[in-house]
Amino acid sequence: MTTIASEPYPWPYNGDLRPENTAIIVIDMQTDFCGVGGYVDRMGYDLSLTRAPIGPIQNVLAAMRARGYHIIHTREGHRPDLSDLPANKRWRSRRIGAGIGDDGPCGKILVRGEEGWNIIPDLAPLPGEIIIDKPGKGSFCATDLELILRTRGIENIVLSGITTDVCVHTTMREANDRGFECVLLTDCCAATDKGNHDAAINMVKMQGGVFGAVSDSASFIAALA
Ligand code: C5J
Repeated sequence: MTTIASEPYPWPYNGDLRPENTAIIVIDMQTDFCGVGGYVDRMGYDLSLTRAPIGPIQNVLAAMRARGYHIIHTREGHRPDLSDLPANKRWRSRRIGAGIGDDGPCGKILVRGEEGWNIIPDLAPLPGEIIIDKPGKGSFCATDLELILRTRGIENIVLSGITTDVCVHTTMREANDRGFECVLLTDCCAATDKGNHDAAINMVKMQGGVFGAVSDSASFIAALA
């Protein structure tokens, strides 16, 4: 039996926490979401918020890599021909001055292969780690993530990355509905608005853990050790 200190219950629910059945998903730690000139910067949001999880994620990755846990990264982005970019998503992003597919300081915004779409060097995937390219907010929509998780026998998912209220939450909800046991590490996530980050964390804890549990990097690393 191994569980971590978490709310509203010790995670995972069945105490079966092992490298073989557990993965971390590091969501969208790309220049577009936390780098100068990227999508979030163009929208005028405070980059210090979305950069705050970098250090805690590095600590968790080091602990998990050392013990052989599964490591998965995601990147939000669209095909260069924008054939997978819904018109309403593009329209909305243009309204706020950060048109997806339009030219920006880091290349075309949220487009695969462009500078802004890259995962930041501080959190670069290591050879052999899975990278999921997703066109939407959730990591399961239009990707092979579920197939990979099932094939590897992964049951427990540790959620990290940005943004707490959008891509992290959508992925957690999708995973929870598919029967995966999820924990969100609060200091390994961030939103473009602190109130939204806090609210997203509270939502997880309702109804006895409606989407899973929440913990933090120190508690998680302590449990692994
Ligand atoms: C957003 C994300 N916020 N990674 N994407 O558009 O949360």
